[in-house]
Amino acid sequence: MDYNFLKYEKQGETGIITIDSPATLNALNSTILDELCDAVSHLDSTLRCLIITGGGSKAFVAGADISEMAGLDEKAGAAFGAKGAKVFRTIERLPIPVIAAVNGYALGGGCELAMACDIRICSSNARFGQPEVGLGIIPGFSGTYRLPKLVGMGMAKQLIYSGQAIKADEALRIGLVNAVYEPEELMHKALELAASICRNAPLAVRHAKDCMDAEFDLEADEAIAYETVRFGRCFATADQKAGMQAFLTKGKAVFEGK
Ligand code: CO8
Repeated sequence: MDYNFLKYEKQGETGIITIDSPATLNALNSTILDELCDAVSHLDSTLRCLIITGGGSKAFVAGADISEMAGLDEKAGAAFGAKGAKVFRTIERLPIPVIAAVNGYALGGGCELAMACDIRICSSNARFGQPEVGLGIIPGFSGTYRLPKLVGMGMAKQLIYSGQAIKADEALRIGLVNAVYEPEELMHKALELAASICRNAPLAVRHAKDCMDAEFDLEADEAIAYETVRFGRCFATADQKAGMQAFLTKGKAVFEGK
């Protein structure tokens, strides 16, 4: 994959997408959103995990590109919001787990991108926030939808109404990130976490992701029934046989994703 503002590499079964426009703190303009959409829509089917991070040492993504948004009218604003929302939904709906390695500012659309990922870990210099209302707009890349789900309605309302940024330790305290590391350790820790995911049966991991995402908005009986069907499907896989046989014979399973 060859892009102007993204780098893509693969380490083992983990893909790494770096949003790489450090001069503007990786702010998301239409070109970057198009490139990101293309990249996540054409991922290698052998991947078992994806990491998304930012280029440079200051920012994950400092938001949507304010210079591009400044002159938009209502129709173009809605179209820009829809473009970002579509890309982030594509990321959220990837069948494999996605880790956001947040290496600095994750503001506005940057925080919203991180929230579209399954797991967020960050560096100690990370800053999270939804400053949009200070610019006369709202978090328009699905932030009003995802932030309350992650941190609860009360905290989401405080963050969005105040527009105030929070530091990494506060993001950890409210559950917006799962762990905080020193900046030089972050990618290593992200890859270590990805490797621990890749060691497991890939179809089971995919079913687990699908279940958690689909069941979140379902009523209890419907959610439990949804899970039961996928649980049964696991028993149709060679990986389930390999995993359980390995346990019983004290061996090590090799999972082929079949
Ligand atoms: N858009 C465009 N350019 C940006 C952005 C951005 N979001 N963030 C930083 N930049 C640019 C700066 O303009 C600057 O460019 P230049 O060197 O040409 O002046 C360069 O990046 C470096 O930035 P700073 O000099 O400002 O760096 P500092 O270290 O002084 O400050 C900050 C870093 C605090 C991150 C600061 O840059 C900042 O406040 N940035 C804006 C943060 C922000 O408000 N983000 C939210 C944007 S709105 C949004 O994301 C909406 C998402 C939903 C869209 C819905 C569409 C309808």
